[in-house]
Amino acid sequence: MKDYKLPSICLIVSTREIPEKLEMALKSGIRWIQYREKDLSRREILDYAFKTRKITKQYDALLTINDYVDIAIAVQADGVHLGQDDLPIEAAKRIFPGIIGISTHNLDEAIEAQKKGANYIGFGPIFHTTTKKDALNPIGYDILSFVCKELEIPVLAIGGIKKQHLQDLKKIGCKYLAVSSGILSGEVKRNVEDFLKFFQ
Ligand code: TZP
Ligand code: MG
Repeated sequence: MKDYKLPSICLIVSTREIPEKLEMALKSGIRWIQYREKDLSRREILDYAFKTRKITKQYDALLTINDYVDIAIAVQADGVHLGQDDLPIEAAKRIFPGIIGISTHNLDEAIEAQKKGANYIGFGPIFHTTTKKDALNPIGYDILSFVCKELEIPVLAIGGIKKQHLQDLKKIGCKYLAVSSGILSGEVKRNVEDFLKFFQ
């Protein structure tokens, strides 16, 4: 399996952050963007994915697309992020040559994802989140810490992660984060700088 060097922070943006907040986050040092849009048509998502590809290229940042392998291929994204109900990893691998990540919510799903050849997993929600409408109950630190130690592939803690959690997350062995509101609410530049102090 190809080994990708992934940045420590994946910033999840939706369409409303394109282009202003997206550009500010990139200018401030973010080097991995996931474009995640649940409320627009495929055609509109394709257009915004193209825009996001263009902008991320200017900053030499990775781009992964949530849910849509075909759109990831069409815009030449670096990766695709799958959910448990999306195209299975084995099928995605057959048609997509880049980074494949998947959302997981417990140890079994995490181990299964690694076995199937995922390049990274999202693991969560660690805390309460309003960004994902159908988010499960928060998992907390203990299982996250175990999964981070158990798996060889990068484990991205996700769900409600804010500045005040960063020190503890580092302490329990977490090396990667996927974040949305913790960076995009309020002053983006300041938030990115604070996150990068802990997760560079
Ligand atoms: N999957 C699990 S929690 C979540 C997703 C997409 C939302 C992450 O956003 P936030 O604002 O950092 O909680
Ligand atoms: Mg999905």
